Amino acid sequence: MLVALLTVSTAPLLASSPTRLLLHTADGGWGADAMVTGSKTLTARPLGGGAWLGPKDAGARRKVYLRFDLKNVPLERIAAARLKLTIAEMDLTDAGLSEGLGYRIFGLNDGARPEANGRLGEDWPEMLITYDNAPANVHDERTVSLGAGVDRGGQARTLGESVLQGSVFAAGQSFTMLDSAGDPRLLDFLRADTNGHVTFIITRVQGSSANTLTFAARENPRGLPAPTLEIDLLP
Ligand SMILES: [Ca+2]
Ligand SMILES: [Ca+2]
Repeated sequence: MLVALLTVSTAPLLASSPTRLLLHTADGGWGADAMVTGSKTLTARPLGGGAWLGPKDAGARRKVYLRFDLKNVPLERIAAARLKLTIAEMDLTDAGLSEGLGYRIFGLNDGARPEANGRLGEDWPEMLITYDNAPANVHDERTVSLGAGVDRGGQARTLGESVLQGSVFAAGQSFTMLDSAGDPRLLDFLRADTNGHVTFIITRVQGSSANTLTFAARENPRGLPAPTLEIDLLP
């Protein structure tokens, strides 16, 4: 009798609780993270094995590519999603602290194809991607090639912007770079996936060169969380 009562009282609670999945760039399969840089002598150098990821404008032209494996995610059940990064190091000026640093997040088009001896596609190898061959990259540090294209490396769509308020964060802290709450773009992007993986591109759009802020890559040696895609599933 007691068992029956418990079953009746807990079933509705369980039914309404979403399941949360945590996907990391450190996961096997398609998981990967890499920085590329437009600094003159480094445009052809792969940096995918680095410990940190530091998007930067103000002439530095550093962009970050993150890929997550969606193979085991039931896309039709995604109710909410958040892209989370953990700060590895920060060294901000007074202006950077008070105004914060702005970032733009893009989603590489599903099915973006590589070109022979040219741009990589959605399956970019983590240890080979560079500023010169990165999919949808353009020589503009704050943006990427925008559009619906999937050939010759493909193009990307804007998923959102985020301002990180340096005054309320510290090294080692995680924060949400992108949140589906109130904005359908992230969910639309995830649900449109057809091949089990998605790539995000992050650029910095605000902040002088004196402001340094980096995020932990999956290779970071201090045990900080790798870039994470948090997904809530409908029951
Ligand atoms: Ca990496
Ligand atoms: Ca895809």
